[in-house]
Amino acid sequence: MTITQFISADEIRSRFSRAMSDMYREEVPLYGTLLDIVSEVNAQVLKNNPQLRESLADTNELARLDVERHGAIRLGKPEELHTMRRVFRVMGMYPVGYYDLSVAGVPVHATAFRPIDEASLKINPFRVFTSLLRLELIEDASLRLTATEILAKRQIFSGELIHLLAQHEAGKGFSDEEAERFVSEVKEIFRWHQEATVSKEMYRQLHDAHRLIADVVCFKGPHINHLTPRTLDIDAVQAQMRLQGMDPKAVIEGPPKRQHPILLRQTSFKALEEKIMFAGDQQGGTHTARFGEIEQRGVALTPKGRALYDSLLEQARSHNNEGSAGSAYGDRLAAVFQSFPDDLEQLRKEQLAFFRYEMKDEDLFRQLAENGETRSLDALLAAGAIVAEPIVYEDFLPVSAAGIFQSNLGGTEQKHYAAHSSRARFEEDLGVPVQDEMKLYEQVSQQSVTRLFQMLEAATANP
Ligand code: OOG
Ligand code: NI
Repeated sequence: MTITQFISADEIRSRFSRAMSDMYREEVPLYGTLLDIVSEVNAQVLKNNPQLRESLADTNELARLDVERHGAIRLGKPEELHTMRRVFRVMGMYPVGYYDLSVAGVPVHATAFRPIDEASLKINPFRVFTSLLRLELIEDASLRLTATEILAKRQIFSGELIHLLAQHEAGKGFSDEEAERFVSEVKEIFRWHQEATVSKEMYRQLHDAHRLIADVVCFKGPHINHLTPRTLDIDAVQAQMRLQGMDPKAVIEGPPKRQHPILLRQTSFKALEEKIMFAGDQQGGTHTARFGEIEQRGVALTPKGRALYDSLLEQARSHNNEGSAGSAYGDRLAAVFQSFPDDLEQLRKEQLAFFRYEMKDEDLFRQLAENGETRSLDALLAAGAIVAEPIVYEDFLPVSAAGIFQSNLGGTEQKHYAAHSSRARFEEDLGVPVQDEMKLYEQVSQQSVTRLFQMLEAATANP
């Protein structure tokens, strides 16, 4: 009897992110150029900073430094979101967080499908920012109906994929060959199709309602619209993009440059104008949707830290009602963020950021255990028995995401939606509630403390 080795969710996710990278590099050659810049800058940073190189090597980060950290798709209808959730689950990716972009003039709401436990994040943290179009925000009733009908006709999942999905959900894992087929079928969902499924006139109408509506409704499927590798120096990559004439967006989204990075900084080269064909038309036209992005992540903030971040960002953006426009934005942002402590111990003590506690000196730890001082993390830290390591932020930022959307939709038009966020509706479509990211970070932190004290109990039990 032969025993089939099932392929793990982490491995399937890794294969998937690799497949997406290969496909996107082929589809958007400029993205390949961006990857080259990222890897040159990363190499330079490592050369200048041997200490960083060592710490990345210690945590096995070096080998996969330049690989993609996230991508984004835009879905058209509830059933697509529901099935996508099942697809991502096979790859160990679960919906975390709810992002309402309508407040920023983008008619979608979204979640991020990502790995949630520490071990999986470490193997491969690849996530997909997944938006669902909110058709109810199309004002013109007849256009709304037409869009709904166009979407109703499309089927983005192949029969083969649905079959494999059912097999997996019945508790039968995937063999190597099945995992390959699964990844390949999933990749196909996100492939770019130059042929719009609608006439030129219909495209124009939907485009006039909102560029994003045309992007979602007029194509055969939800093409991947960007992938995002990790850079060790986002300012350097931004400068390089400019030097090489890649048309980066005007500002880096998120917090300013700091000694100790917090949350997430991201920027992109702007979406390319690409040739498309319309149904029943020989001439064709152009469509602007696909781009390349980079990200640099820092420590996850507690609700208190996040509130401070949000208020400082708002302060920088509300100046003269300019948002992030205007040449002084960078300076203003840096000035305002002076009030955000840039010292790890202070961030920890003031409970602004999440930390994980690791053993540093076990002998010392045991000694302190005998003195009965060990219940205090502060005392253990001060004595050098343990260390506190920042927990990396694994999610997205709504204001940044809106900025990324906007600079990649071409045009300068600003729509305003009076919509209220509808998380309940999103979760109903999804089929499950989204997970609360704060709880996940809290858990990681708590678990690290539990691990330490379990060691302590073992130490006291057998001195
Ligand atoms: C998604 C934009 C959001 C990010 O990194 O914040 C995003 C989109 O344009 O579909 O990917
Ligand atoms: Ni992105």
